[in-house]
Amino acid sequence: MSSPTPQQLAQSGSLEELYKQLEPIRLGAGWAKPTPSLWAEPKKSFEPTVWRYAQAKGALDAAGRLINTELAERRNLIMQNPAGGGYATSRTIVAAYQMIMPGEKARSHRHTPNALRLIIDADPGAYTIVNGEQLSMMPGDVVLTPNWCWHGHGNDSRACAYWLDILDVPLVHLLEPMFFEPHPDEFEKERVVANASPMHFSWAETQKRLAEAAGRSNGLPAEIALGESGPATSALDTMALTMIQLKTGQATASRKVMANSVFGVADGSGTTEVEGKTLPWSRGDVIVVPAWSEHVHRSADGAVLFRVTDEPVMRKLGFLREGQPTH
Ligand code: 1HN
Repeated sequence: MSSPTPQQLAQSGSLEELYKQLEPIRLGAGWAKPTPSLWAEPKKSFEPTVWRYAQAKGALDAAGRLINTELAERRNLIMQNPAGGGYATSRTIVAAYQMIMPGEKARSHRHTPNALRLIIDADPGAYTIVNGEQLSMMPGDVVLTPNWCWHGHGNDSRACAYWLDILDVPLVHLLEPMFFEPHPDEFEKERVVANASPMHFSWAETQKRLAEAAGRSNGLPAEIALGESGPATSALDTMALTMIQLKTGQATASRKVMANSVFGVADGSGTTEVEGKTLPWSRGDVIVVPAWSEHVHRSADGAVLFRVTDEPVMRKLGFLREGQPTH
């Protein structure tokens, strides 16, 4: 149908006729609610899920035989939410397992998505370079790569190094400010720093701070922020990072929060009960808890969970809410 004239539109004799005339000019009658635009509370879209490190490690070992860092700028496995959508682990955050073999170097690049990693298995000699500074990657360490920082990886040890990458790529896809640049020299000239970088959080320091926090937590699981000014912020604009310690037999308080969370198991084992599902996990596994999903973590034998959430985005935009748990 060709474009109706203003007169033809003004003279529509029935709603049906009006709707037909609106189609070619791409106007929709808001009152007819063809697709709902508002609803009472967040709909469930992404599913709570767990990914197993043991499986990912096997697959990465196969990839180690089958693909090198010449071909693969990063040898990684993306955790795809079973609810679909292809790329994302949650609405705003993607998680991936990555492996680098002895003697390999992964080329440097930079991008607008913020990135960080939790190291799972590595020997001394595995490192990340952030803006030219070499930061060591040892199990339990966390390394940040904020928006537009150059970063690459290397491994001078004799063992494969495995870690968990967490990025806000799906948020960047949604808002569309994606910029990416390979390093002009492929590899950065690196300086070794004594890990005294605000981009590096060592496992030893995390354990020390958790032990101190546990002394003040009245028997509840201790939680500490990795970042300068509390759980609200970190060196990253879009994600807040905390470590949660579950001592033997401890459980977290039930929470239902309008923020997406990805949990990496830094140590130990336990279960997460989320929206009626029980997800068991152990070291290196990853659990995604989508926004507005009530959840509790439990550990019989003790554990440390690394939590990454988009709370800073939700808070900044005025969308952060904490629901009333039902139990
Ligand atoms: C990325 O740049 C890295 O630099 C790891 O190590 C994982 C997943 C998606 C998109 C970019 C890295 C990534 C990634």
